[in-house]
Amino acid sequence: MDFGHSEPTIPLALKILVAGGFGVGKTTLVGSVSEVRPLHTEEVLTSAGVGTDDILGVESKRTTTVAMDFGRITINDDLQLYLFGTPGQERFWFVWDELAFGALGAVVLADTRRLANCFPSVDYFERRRIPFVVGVNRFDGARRFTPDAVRQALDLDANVPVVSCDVRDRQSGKHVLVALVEHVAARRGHPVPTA
Ligand SMILES: Nc1nc2c(ncn2[C@@H]2O[C@H](COP(=O)(O)OP(=O)(O)OP(=O)(O)O)[C@@H](O)[C@H]2O)c(=O)[nH]1
Ligand SMILES: [Mg+2]
Repeated sequence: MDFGHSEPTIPLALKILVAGGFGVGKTTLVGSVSEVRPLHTEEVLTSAGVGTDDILGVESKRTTTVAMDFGRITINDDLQLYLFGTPGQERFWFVWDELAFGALGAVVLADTRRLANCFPSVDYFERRRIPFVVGVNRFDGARRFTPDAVRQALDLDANVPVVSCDVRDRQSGKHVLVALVEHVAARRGHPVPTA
């Protein structure tokens, strides 16, 4: 039967992880790009975390993710991303393997004032051969480094994209995700239209 219009396409949905060290902006990124009300699992940082939680640089931070963030973004008619933000603190890393199951790619957020904090994330995805991009979140007062300087400091493969961003800004966050989709597609040898 012909209704005179083409069938709506069912978009491909990809699972993407948002990782990186404590307080680097993972929850902020998922919240700013998500078109559905994001699910957050925040708990208040209390004095119990003193000596354990490194809040250097994010002193105004009041809460931390204890399980995950969840959000969704439509890249185009053919492609949606389901975003899973990981908890940043080491004591919650046991949920990472659950979250990473079936993930097609990851964004590792980095703060140039505390670059070493994203080493465990980089290591995690390299070991599991999950493609990732590094998003350098521009914090006020942080020194600016070129993507190549960050790539060198993190000892990344030459083909890993390093993208500067401000995760509070939707377009900027989306730009990082598009870079990831293009990177995943290039690794698999077939282009995914991201326009
Ligand atoms: N100046 C500035 N502040 C930011 C930026 N991104 C996030 N913040 C702030 O930095 C803090 C970190 O935010 P979160 O998004 O909770 O970080 P997270 O990575 O989810 O933290 P955990 O889940 O605890 O590991 C919050 O206080 C944000 O308001 C940024 O790009 N610039
Ligand atoms: Mg968080």
